[in-house]
Amino acid sequence: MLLQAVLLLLLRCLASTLGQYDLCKSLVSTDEGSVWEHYACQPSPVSMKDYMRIKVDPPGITCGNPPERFCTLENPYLCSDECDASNPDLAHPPQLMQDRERNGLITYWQTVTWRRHPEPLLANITMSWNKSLELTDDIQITFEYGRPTIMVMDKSMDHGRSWQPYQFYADDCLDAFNMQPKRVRDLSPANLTRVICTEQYSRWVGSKNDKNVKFEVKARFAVFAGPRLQNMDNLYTRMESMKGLRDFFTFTNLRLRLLRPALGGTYVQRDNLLKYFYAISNIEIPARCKCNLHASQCLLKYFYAISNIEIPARCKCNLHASQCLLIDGNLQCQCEHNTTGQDCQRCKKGFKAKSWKAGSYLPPPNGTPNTCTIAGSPSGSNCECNGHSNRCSYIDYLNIVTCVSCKHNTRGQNCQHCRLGYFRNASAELDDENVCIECNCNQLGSVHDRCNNTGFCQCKDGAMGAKCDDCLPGFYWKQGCYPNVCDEEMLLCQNGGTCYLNQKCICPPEFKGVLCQHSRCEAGKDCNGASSPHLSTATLLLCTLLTFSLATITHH
Ligand SMILES: *[C@@H]1O[C@H](CO)[C@@H](O)[C@H](O)[C@H]1NC(C)=O
Ligand SMILES: *[C@@H]1O[C@H](CO)[C@@H](O)[C@H](O)[C@H]1NC(C)=O
Ligand SMILES: *[C@@H]1O[C@H](CO)[C@@H](O)[C@H](O)[C@H]1NC(C)=O
Ligand SMILES: *[C@@H]1O[C@H](CO)[C@@H](O)[C@H](O)[C@H]1NC(C)=O
Ligand SMILES: *[C@@H]1O[C@H](CO)[C@@H](O)[C@H](O)[C@H]1NC(C)=O
Ligand SMILES: *[C@@H]1O[C@H](CO)[C@@H](O)[C@H](O)[C@H]1NC(C)=O
Ligand SMILES: [Ca+2]
Repeated sequence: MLLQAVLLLLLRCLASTLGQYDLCKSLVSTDEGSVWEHYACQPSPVSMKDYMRIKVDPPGITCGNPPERFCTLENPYLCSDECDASNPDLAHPPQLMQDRERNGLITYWQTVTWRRHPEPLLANITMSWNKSLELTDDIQITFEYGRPTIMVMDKSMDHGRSWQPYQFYADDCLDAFNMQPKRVRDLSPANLTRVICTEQYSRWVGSKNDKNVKFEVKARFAVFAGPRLQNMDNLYTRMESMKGLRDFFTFTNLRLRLLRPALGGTYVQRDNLLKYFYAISNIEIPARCKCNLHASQCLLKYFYAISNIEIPARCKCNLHASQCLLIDGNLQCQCEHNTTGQDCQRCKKGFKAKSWKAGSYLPPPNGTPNTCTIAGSPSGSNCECNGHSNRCSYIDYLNIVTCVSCKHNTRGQNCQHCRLGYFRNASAELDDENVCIECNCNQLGSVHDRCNNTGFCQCKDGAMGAKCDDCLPGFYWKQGCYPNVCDEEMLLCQNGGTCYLNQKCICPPEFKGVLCQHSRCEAGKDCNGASSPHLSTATLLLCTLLTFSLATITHH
């Protein structure tokens, strides 16, 4: 027991030297024996360039196909260098931005030159991880032959579906982006997450003096943690309390948009465009996997190209190493606290007694693990409420335990059904807060407010559409669907009448009826208000006959 305690103490000491939040759990001895204690935990930072997939755009931007010469800004008349994609010694493919350089040999990706001036020389570099990551130190991009005079760094937090600017870089921010130039050290706690334009990394200082462009993370941390980051507790406290602060450092993808190359501190010289191009030798991205404080390990899972069988992460060559048969690897949190998912963003099956929560940095130094707990009722019977309730009750006469007050529009013994008027969200897990979607049936068009499993409401006669808010052909909408009174095909308004919104014929004054089919001038009536007595058809006929007879008699 003593030995164990000493060992534990040792472990805890070791943990505190490793850094905060490195341990998810440890055995501690109490009067009742040893029990596990759980803590908020996170993986240690690593160099994420080893795990990134890199893509450059547009196609054909990489130099060497066909081979071409290039000059340098420092010595524009000595153009002896050549880029040739077919010669391994002279090729400059994108993966040289993420390789590990040996023996002091600098390797770099390089673009074609600005031969097409004045058309701008544009290039995008997209880096993807298929995993949420959190920056822990400065991003540093190393440019050979000079840093771009205009550049934007973008980030995505949703695997590239949407993007937002992260930082603007220009030698003249006002001119390039119409933004006031700022430095990170100008930022205060209140505007730390502001997206700024900086001129610090774009001005010409000679291509060898300062090759790096940074996205400053340490300086931002220092706003809360002090200049030497000695007060990390304060930073972690802010991470919990300040809206948007953690998200600011979170990303799944990054993109560099290179908009204008280094010019050597002067204007573009059209007589030698071969000295303008981009070249990047390294992109350093120190970050950790985002595991919502539920994991201290994040491992790379490799996949074989053909069989797609997972193999252990033993083969730790870089992703582009061709001798290693793999095509793909994904970082994955090794979730603790009975959580699961790529970012430990869910409770494991059977551990959904309450809703999932991220671990918390507070209170320091160990935080709160917010573990997922095994679904169990107060009486000890097993009752799973899928995270929609944490209360169960025993129903005597049915001899069952059932969840009470199911939330999120669920119902049922295990909160496993949707309430009437709601339907199951097919893309959500059963324990998701968004599992039930409101039917939203149109009150006038549908029989009731319930719908089937795909959200279709039951429509009244003449109504159609998932929500019954539309009418079948031959029907018009006026607080419900009604059969057309008139139209342009079968139910034509007659005698010059016009059909108004399929609802009624607007008849000329002398006609009436649903389709204006009746003349107003009927027997004995005074049409048009004319003074001459009106003769009905019968009278006319009689007159004609009389005239005819008269004529016949006269003739004989
Ligand atoms: C770079 O990405 C942006 C944003 O998607 C796009 O508008 C632009 O056309 C891309 N540029 C190149 C050179 O592919
Ligand atoms: C991304 O990661 C998820 C979860 O690890 C995996 O299921 C998916 O196949 C990955 N996608 C790609 C393109 O690697
Ligand atoms: C941030 O706030 C400080 C002080 O309130 C101010 O001086 C600075 O200009 C602000 N920075 C930005 C980028 O708005
Ligand atoms: C997770 O569940 C297992 C199995 O029931 C249990 O032994 C373990 O203590 C649980 N962990 C936490 C952090 O609750
Ligand atoms: C369905 O569930 C997914 C996953 O939680 C959620 O993103 C989506 O918004 C939900 N759909 C609706 C209509 O609520
Ligand atoms: C729901 O109703 C629509 C329209 O009647 C139908 O096409 C669909 O198959 C139904 N879905 C289910 C799951 O019953
Ligand atoms: Ca390199």
